[in-house]
Formats: sequence, C-alpha cells, structure tokens
Amino acid sequence: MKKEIKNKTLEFFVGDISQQPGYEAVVNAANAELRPGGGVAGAIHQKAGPRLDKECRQHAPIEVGEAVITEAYELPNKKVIHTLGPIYRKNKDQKKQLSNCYKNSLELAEKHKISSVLFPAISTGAFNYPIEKATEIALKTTKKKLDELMEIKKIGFVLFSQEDLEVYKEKAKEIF
Ligand code: AR6
Repeated sequence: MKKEIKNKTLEFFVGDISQQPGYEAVVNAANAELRPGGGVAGAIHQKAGPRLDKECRQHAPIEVGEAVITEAYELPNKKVIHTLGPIYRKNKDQKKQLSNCYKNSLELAEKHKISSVLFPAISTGAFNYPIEKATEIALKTTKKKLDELMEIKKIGFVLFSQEDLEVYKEKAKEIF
C-alpha cells in the first residue's frame, strides 16, 4: 500500500528488511550492544557482513530510544540507522521510548540528508510489544514529524507477515 501525504510517499509492505534496494537507509531493531542477535538485527548483520559488526562496536552501548548511524556495507542501501526499542512491560516509559526510536531515527536520517528510510516494526518481535499498540506509536510519531522533514521524501514500513501489514493498513487509514 502507498500513500502520498505532505509531499512524502509512505509505503507499507511485507518483506525482508535486508533485501530492500529501494531505500537509502534501513532501520535496525537493535540490541543495546549493537551485536547481530536474531530477527531484524540478525538479518541485517548477516547481509551486511562483519564490517558492520566492527563499526558497531565503536557506537555501543546505546540507550533505549537512541539512534546511531553506520555504513551499510554489503546491504543494498547506503546507511543503517540502529535504534534500541523498549522491552514491553519492562519499562515504565515504554510508549515514549518507542516513540523516541522513530523520532530520533527520522531526525538522524534528516541530518544525514537521506531521502528514503525504511522501518521495521521495532520492539514487536523479541521485545514483545503488541503490534496494534506499537503501530499506533510508529505512525503517530511519523505523522508529527512530517512537516519538519525536508530531505526525507519516502518513509517505508516493512512487516514480516500479512497480518502485521493489515494492522498497519488499518491504523494508517485512521491516523493519516
Ligand atoms: N525483515 C523485516 N522484519 C522482520 C525481519 C526481517 N528480516 N525479521 C523479523 N522481523 P525483532 P525487537 C519482524 O525481534 O522486537 C534481536 O534479537 C518481526 O516479526 O527483530 O525490537 C535484537 O538483537 C517483528 O515484527 O526486534 C534485540 O535483542 C519485528 O520485525 C531484539 O531482538 C521486530 O522484531 C530486538 O527485539
């Protein structure tokens, strides 16, 4: 699904984040140490190769909600933005923290003059954040930032299942 809003393109689709050449930057649902791990981080590191792991060591550890940027190496993108989502029900400020992941990633991309950014559903895998709640935070935070973004022309949301995509489509209709 595609939406044009405030001169930006929003895209929603099912896929593997490590195989998306149509985006200048992809966002990694990282761990604090920025190590490979599983899920999104595992796929990104596996495709990017060991030089990504090496560069990540200079930036680790990161805080919940923080975002850092690296090269993308063997990935078909220019940059990777790594952000650490909250673990569901383990943090009292988790809503704000998850919102900060999107806010800080978009601000960092903007600062680096990146024209297109692709997000996974941060925190909704190993970190157990319910997809409906997480989607609302992701899309509301993105909507709030749209006016400020000059460099970013396209924002994508890649989901790992058709079910998750349906949740994004429903929430996008409500929010945008
Ligand atoms: N492409 C797109 N989405 C994916 C992919 C992929 N290749 N793989 C999984 N997803 P997760 P988190 C979906 O666990 O919850 C890691 O081990 C998945 O279905 O990657 O933020 C790190 O090292 C889910 O909807 O991230 C951390 O320790 C979403 O992406 C921890 O997990 C996020 O799942 C981070 O947990």
